[in-house]
Amino acid sequence: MNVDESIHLLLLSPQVIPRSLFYRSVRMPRPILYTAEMSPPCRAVLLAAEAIGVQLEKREISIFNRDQLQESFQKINPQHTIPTLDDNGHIIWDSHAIICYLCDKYGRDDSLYPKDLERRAIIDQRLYFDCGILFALLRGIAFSIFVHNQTTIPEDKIEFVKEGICTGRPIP
Ligand SMILES: N[C@@H](CCC(=O)N[C@@H](CS)C(=O)NCC(=O)O)C(=O)O
Repeated sequence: MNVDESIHLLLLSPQVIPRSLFYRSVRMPRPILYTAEMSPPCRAVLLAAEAIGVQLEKREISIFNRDQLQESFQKINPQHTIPTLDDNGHIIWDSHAIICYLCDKYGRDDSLYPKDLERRAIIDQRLYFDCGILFALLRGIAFSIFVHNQTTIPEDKIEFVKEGICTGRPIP
């Protein structure tokens, strides 16, 4: 068996050596995460990476300095959102997609993102709910506080959040 074949075999056999350890042991470059501490989706990725046991190289992006709008970053992610992952040249953005990818690629087992279709579908539903409804509603509130310096949350925004949680429907 040549080196390539044995590496392939190890990759296909997570029970022999966890992938997270394997990638570390063969000195694969760490996946790079463009991130900011104040960003909830970035922190979600960092929490997931910690739980998975994969080490990420963090590259700080300051949203207040508008780093994300620099040409160099827009070449990586034309939608200029963080978190953005660069895994050996493979670029992924959106925290939900990144988390699922990290689980599938580096997870010791499938406990965080099960292969079983029914169990996975429940997790997908929660992820899509966050992605399509919850984050958008809460972002509207956070934006008015952090960017427009508002000190109170308008009643209609609170009602939208309640409605979104109860019905799973986005902002009208
Ligand atoms: N659905 C996306 C949302 C990402 C997002 O909106 N990130 C914000 C920071 S929390 C951002 O990058 N804002 C800067 C911009 O859009 O230019 C995810 O989950 O990753």
